[in-house]
Amino acid sequence: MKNLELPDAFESARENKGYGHVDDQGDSVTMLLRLKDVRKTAKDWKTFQSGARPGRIVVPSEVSIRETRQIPFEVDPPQHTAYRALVEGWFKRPETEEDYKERVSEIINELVEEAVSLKEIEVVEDFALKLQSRALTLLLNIPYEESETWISWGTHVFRSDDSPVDGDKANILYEYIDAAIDKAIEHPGSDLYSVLLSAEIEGRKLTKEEVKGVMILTFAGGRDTVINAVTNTIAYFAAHPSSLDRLRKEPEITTQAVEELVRYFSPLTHMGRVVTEDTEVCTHAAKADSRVSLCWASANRDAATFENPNEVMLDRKVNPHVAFGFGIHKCLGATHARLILRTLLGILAEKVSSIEVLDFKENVEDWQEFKRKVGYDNLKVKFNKL
Ligand code: EMZ
Repeated sequence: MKNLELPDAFESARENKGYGHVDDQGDSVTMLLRLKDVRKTAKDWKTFQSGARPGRIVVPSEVSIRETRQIPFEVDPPQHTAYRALVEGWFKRPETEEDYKERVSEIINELVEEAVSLKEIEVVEDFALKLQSRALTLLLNIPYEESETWISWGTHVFRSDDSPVDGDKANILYEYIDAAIDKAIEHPGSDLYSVLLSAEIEGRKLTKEEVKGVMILTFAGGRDTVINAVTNTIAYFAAHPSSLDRLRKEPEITTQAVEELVRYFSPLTHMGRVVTEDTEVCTHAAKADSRVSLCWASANRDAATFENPNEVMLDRKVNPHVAFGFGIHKCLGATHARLILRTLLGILAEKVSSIEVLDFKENVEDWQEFKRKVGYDNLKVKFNKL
């Protein structure tokens, strides 16, 4: 079946100019499209800040629906360094705790076993969303049953079908987190809320608002991104059954394959920064208080760095992709996401012979000049048992 590829929406603009523009709710954003510029700008946090008004670096902007600052994502150094240090170890647990790895394996095994037993399955809601929410219970160290509530929120906590920024939806998340924080204050446990509430920064305890900021990021940041990555993985193997065979024969390339797939998928199209003083990006003037965005999706197809960028080479050797961002703000959840994807690839190779696509609806982001397919709104498939 055709149309299972993820085309590069930025190629000609990237090669001809290096940037593009998008109007975001009346606030213009200059999108940087070349890997070199994206990396340079991500490193220069003094000129291109993350610590602007909460929600403004996100594109589409969330300023109208969010007042809480996401931590450490919307903070600049020096505070960023202290916050990041506080949470870094917790978010590395997927690498260091054997139990964690086993539980991820169990969660994915169960979903794949179920999928192969069915005549058809809708991947976004019935596979990827469940997988994301169930695995999140491990990252938060919270009882598994809680994932039922998170599954009921759907694929995005701030967006709905009708609106890219949905305040009613956002309020469900805020109220949920406020209640969970209060509960953890009354009955401290070994979950992320309790750990944050007892943590100290610069000789003082975190405030409730700061804890909420970390939790909002944990719920929002790794949601649609993980769902897209999982769904796109299924679509990719459906379109390329020989790649599944290859992974079966060469499991040692799994780690490289995950990096290559996330480069190709780029589950998060871009992330913004706010310019602190008049400057230039890619020989283009950028005024103080304007916004730029670092377009990971475009940078990851930059032929100046990636040979045959539109091809998935599962064992690509040199792969300095920026799918998890770059610099001090690089994705905090990347260890968790990588573990999920590695485990998924291993279990698919072990249990699934092929995947047939029955029907799908593409999820195409509309950035005016650029229409970018980021994944699927729905994807009906049949998993064939090995
Ligand atoms: C923010 C963002 C973080 C934002 C890594 O990205 O993800 C988006 O999906 C959220 O809407 O609030 O968390």
